[in-house]
Amino acid sequence: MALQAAALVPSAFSISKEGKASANLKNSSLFGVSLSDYSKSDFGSSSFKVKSQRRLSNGAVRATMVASPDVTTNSPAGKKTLRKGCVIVTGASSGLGLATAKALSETGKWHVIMACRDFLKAEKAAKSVGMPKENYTIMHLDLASLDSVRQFVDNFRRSGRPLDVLVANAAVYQPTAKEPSFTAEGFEISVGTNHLGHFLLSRLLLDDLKQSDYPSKRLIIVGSITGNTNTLAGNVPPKANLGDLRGMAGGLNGINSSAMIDGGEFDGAKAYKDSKVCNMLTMQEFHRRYHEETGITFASLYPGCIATTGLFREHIPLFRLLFPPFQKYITKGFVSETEAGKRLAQVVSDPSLTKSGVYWSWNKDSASFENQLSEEASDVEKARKVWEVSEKLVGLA
Ligand code: NDP
Ligand code: PMR
Repeated sequence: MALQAAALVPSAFSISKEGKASANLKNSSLFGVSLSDYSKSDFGSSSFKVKSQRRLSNGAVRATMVASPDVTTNSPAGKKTLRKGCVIVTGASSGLGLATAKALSETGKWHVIMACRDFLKAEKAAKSVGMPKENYTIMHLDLASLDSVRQFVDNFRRSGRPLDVLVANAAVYQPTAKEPSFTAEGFEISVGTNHLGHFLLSRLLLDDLKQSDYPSKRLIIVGSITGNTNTLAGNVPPKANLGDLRGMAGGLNGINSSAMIDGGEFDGAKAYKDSKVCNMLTMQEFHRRYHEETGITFASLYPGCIATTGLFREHIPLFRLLFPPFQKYITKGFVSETEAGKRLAQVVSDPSLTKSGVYWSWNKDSASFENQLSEEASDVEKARKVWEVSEKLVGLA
């Protein structure tokens, strides 16, 4: 059966006031591809110590007492238990981030820092899914502002908590935008938020991860199949392609350079996919630069197609209606938010997933495996260039 994607959603074709039928290609990116083309193809009994001393205005020095637990603590029964791990999850106010925060907090073994741009939304979300309140803290983070990223890092450090795992999960996707929008520093918003905001956050928090005495320290950056052109999903136009990074080197500001990494015309869907390629390249560059020296596990993942999340909030209503059944019954790539949350929680805490430099995926029986990245998403030279240009853009070089 040659199933044309267009047949799934006939209203990709709109009738204008003048009565002319036209295909709104931008709003109907679902239909760019014929499926037939591809049918071949706790701090329990923690010890406390003085973390810092602060000189007060009267000249006195105040010591800040912080929980700095031993990794193992003695329980009353005399059994050694692992202290609670502390994990930061960005974008934990909805979708995958929320499901992961819930899964981890429910184990009682993790304290989740929900790093979110909308404090109230995050609080309501945490309550609505029944997260035990002693197991999470919400802290403000707007990844579309580098000042906010730096402020978040300061606030986190002031909390006195150790950092054991960082999960760079938040993202925006603007598939129907006709014009680019920009972060506080003037970077195109998808790459600015999904990649550059996380790049700065991860670089700053690397020191905190290094200091953790937790048995397995991890930095996880959420990737996606759609940035990988070695897959069917990654071949749905517009395809990810960073080109020679000329737009990124120019600052992605749409004024004296293109808003797109490759220097091309703005396309919101492509900008998202490009940002995911940057996420996956960044994870590998971290691995090459820091794994041996620090023992930190750097990983990325594709959790499955979580077609019901807020990621698609800016897509046309018809897409949002048909995308979940399309993924459930046709591609069979669909995964629920709960299941995807368990998968990411596994990458955070499973003792068997400590290998660094890996892009995790799951098969149809929900078993994890090391997946192959596309040529571009595993290009060592490109990863180095993205790292270097990103360092300049976020003010680290
Ligand atoms: P959601 O839209 O549900 O979640 C995205 C989260 O990112 C929200 O909490 C959102 O906050 C937050 N966010 C957006 N912008 C910012 C910002 N400037 N600062 C801080 N937080 C921000 O989408 P998903 O759960 O689907 O996406 C989570 C991750 O999963 C993303 O990295 C995405 O690329 C990836 N992914 C998703 C797939 C899917 O099928 N859905 C498939 C593959 C990967 P707010 O609630 O305030 O809007
Ligand atoms: Mg895709 C096995 C096939 C497969 C999978 C696993 C996905 C995942 N998609 C597949 C196939 C197809 N998609 C095909 C054949 C089409 C053409 C009809 C198609 C279309 C499509 C669109 C328009 N798919 C999409 C969109 C989006 O707007 C989503 C996107 O690209 O967001 C960036 C999307 C996705 N498909 C996926 C996944 C996981 C997404 C969303 C999210 C992401 O990468 O984060």
